[in-house]
Amino acid sequence: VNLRHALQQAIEQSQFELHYQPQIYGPTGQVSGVEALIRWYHPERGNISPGQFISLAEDTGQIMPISEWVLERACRDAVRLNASATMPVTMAVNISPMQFQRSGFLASIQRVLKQSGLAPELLELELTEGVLMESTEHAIQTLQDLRSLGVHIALDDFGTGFSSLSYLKHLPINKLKIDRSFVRDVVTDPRDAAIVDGVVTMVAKLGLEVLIEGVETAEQYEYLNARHSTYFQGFYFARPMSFSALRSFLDESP
Ligand code: G
Ligand code: G
Ligand code: MN
Ligand code: NA
Repeated sequence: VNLRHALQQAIEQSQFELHYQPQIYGPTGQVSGVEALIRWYHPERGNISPGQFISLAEDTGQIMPISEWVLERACRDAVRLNASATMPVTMAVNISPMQFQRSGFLASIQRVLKQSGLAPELLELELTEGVLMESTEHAIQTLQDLRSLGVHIALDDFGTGFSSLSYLKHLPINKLKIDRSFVRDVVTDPRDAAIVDGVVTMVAKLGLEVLIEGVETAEQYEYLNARHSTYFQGFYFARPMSFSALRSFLDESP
């Protein structure tokens, strides 16, 4: 199939949209931020999930214009959200490995921040372990430059890759997102509970923030919130939603 051609049309015809999933700070129950998630509505094929097209877009190089669009839209929406919010709302954006490694990445972040007027502290870039595994000089330098700008870095899907603890010690990371695979059975499986407890304790001692992903039930939330002062995200609180739905959600939040 010519997904490549379809992607080209999607770029030209603005078939992409961003949805936003709220992130909650456990101790206050307030929305502290949102994660931007790309959605593609194809006129004939309907919704095509990012899992189906992001890696292809990386192979063809089309990830570059797509991710530029994502960054611009996310930052502009973050400015609009924060203009009316009573509490600051951070904007988390997923960054693909290829996007991060490209030489113009830092410059594109600077440009998008300047054009949108978003405070750098309100932008959080989600990187996966794979990106940091290849801790080349260039990657480390880019992370340090991002930190100097004031932009925050979150390590996504923590615990699923070939986790190395050494980069927690060496790299300027602000937050760690514990993968949802540890949350699914956390209430009934003491091994999952042990992993979550251990990671949260260690990461807190390192002075980093923790977000627990994939909370789907009240039971999971109550169990985890009773034990840990962390951020949370998951279908229990809210599914990813359109910008206008997000505005209503924030209006009705504590
Ligand atoms: O939202 P959903 O569960 O369909 O996301 C599937 C995968 O696609 C996740 O791993 C998510 O991080 C990734 N993803 C969603 N939006 C973006 C995006 O804007 N850029 C990149 N690089 N990945 C994204
Ligand atoms: O890889 P990443 O963590 O960026 O993937 C984000 C994706 O995870 C989002 O697209 C979102 O749809 C999905 N997601 C968010 N919360 C939940 C949840 O509670 N359960 C499940 N199964 N998926 C979730
Ligand atoms: Mn993510
Ligand atoms: Na994740």
